Amino acid sequence: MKQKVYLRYFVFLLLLLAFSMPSITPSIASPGENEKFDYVIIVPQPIKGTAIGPLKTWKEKIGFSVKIVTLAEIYENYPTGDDADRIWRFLHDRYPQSQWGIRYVLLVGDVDLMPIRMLYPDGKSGSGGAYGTDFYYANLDVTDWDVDNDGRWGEFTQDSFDTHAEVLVGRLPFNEPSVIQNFANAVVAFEEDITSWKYQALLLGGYSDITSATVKTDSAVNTERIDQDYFAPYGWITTTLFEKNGILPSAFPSDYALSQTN
Ligand SMILES: [Ca+2]
Ligand SMILES: [Ca+2]
Ligand SMILES: [Ca+2]
Repeated sequence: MKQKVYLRYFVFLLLLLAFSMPSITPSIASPGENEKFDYVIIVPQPIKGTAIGPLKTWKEKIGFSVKIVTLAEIYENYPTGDDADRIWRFLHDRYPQSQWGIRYVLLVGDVDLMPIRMLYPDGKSGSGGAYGTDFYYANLDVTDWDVDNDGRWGEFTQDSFDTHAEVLVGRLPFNEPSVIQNFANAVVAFEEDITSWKYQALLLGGYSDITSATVKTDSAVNTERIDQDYFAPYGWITTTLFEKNGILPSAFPSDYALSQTN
C-alpha cells in the first residue's frame, strides 16, 4: 500500500517537472523566453546549414547571435500561403525587438530552391511588369503586400506598403554545398583580413544634370565630402578621378583626370 502511495507521488512529481520545464528546443513559432537572434540564415536543406557553418561560427565570434533555420521548419509552422509568403510571415513575426530582434537575413540558395517574390509595382493587369526581388523579405512592417488580394504583390497604386527596410537581406544564390562552403570560407577570410589594402578607396566624380556646357552638376562635390567626412579622418588612402577636360572642368584637384578610357 505504502509503495503505491510512493509510486503515485513519484508520477505526480514527474508530471509537475514536465510541465514546469521550458521546452528544450523551442519551435520557431513559439520562441523561448529571452531568445534573441540578430542574424538569421535560412537554408533549403540542413546540409546547406552545415556548409554555411564557418560563416555562422565567424559571425558569432564577432558578436552576432546567429540562428540557422531550414525551409522545412518554416513551412511546418506556416502551413498556408505560397512559399515566399510563408517565409515572409516567419520573418515578420520574429524580427521585432520584443521577439528575436532580427537585423540581418541571409538566404542561402538560388531561386529554384529558395523562393523569391515577384512584385508588380506598375499596377497594370496581365503578366507583364513582374520584378523578382528579395526586398520583399526586408520590408516587414507591412500589413499586407497584396491588399487588393489579386495575387499581384507590391502594386504601388493598389496595394499598401512603405519602402523602408526593417532588416537587411542578402542572398547567396548557390545550391551546391561545396560552393556554399567555399563562399563561407571566403567571406570569413575577407572579414578577418584587416590589413592596410582594405583602407584604400577609388573616388570617381563626373558631371551629371548636364543642361549645357556650363550648367551642370559636378559629382566631385559629393566625392570630396565623402573623403573629408568618412575616409580622411580614419586614415584611408584615396585616389580621386574628376573631370578635367572640356569646358568648365572640375574645380576640385584630383590625382587623375576622369576620361572615357579610364
Ligand atoms: Ca495586389
Ligand atoms: Ca491589383
Ligand atoms: Ca517597412
